[in-house]
Amino acid sequence: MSSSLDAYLRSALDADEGQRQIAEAIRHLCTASIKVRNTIIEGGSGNDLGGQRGDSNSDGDIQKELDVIADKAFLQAARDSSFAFFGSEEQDEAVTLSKDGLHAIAIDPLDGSSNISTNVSIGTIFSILPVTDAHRKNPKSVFEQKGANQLAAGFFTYGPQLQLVLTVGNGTHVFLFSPKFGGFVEQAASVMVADRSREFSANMSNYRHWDVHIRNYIDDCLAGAEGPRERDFGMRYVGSLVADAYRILQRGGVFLYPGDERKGYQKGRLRLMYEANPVAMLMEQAGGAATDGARRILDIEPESLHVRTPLVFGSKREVERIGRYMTDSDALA
Ligand code: P6P
Repeated sequence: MSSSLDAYLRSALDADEGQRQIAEAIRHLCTASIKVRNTIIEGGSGNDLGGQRGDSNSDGDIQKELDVIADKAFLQAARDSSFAFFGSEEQDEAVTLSKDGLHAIAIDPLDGSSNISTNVSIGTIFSILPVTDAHRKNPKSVFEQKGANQLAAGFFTYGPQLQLVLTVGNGTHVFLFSPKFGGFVEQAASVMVADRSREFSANMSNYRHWDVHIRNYIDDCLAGAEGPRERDFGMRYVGSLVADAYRILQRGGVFLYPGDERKGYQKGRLRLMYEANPVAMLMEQAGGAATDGARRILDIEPESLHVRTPLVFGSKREVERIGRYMTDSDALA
């Protein structure tokens, strides 16, 4: 049954066979997301979806039941989509699916799985990249492409509603799954991130570990109207990247997951290829910005599929302001 997402994909991705393949892939990803949604709603037919499976993923996190279900669903979608390569947070090595596919997908099949047992919104985050003959000769290089090469990016949110936030390079668009309609219908076209914001989003329990420049930025927000910012700030932090990102798309704000001094956290917690890059493309396509505090996320050259990066994104003026704090040499005084 055609839906307004189908109509959008036909209009936005019909210039050549490559684009049509991306459109088809997005349809298959939607089908997988509906399977995951149904599993969540039905409570995993008695399995404890938030229960641990015992294996661990590339993040070192113990896999939850739903992590594995989602990874299988999206791997099948990738096979159905004629992708050449499938790079998943849930698998140490990328999977080669076909020798002549034009695209690859980097994916976090179930982001935020620690939130499953608390009924907080969770999501799937994906990035679609080009595959050239050079990549086919050296498959490892396909997931060493910088985010500026992305052809499409998006995330599904499994919350009160199943939602798709998508960009194929011409703006950021929001679609909602309609069970009555049996497909995704457009909820908002070309959303724009508010340029300014009075709201920051960070896990403040890590404050003492952050770089002094980041602490100075947060201190000035907390100082409110009496401080150098001369206005009060609010704070919202869900601890689920898709939920925090969608709120920022809706009402502005700035998200920070900085690197810190702890071993293993110097590059922060979030992954470049299948968390930071897709969110960065969505934010930039919505007039926002995304950096590692200083450098544009989409310009970062990845060393490997699972590399981490510090991540700051949201209202462009705030992201740029944080960049100025990062270069403030007086901060060390
Ligand atoms: P912390 C969820 O586990 C996740 O990968 C992202 O969705 C989220 O932004 C981040 O980790 C939360 O991390 O350390 O604040 O729990």
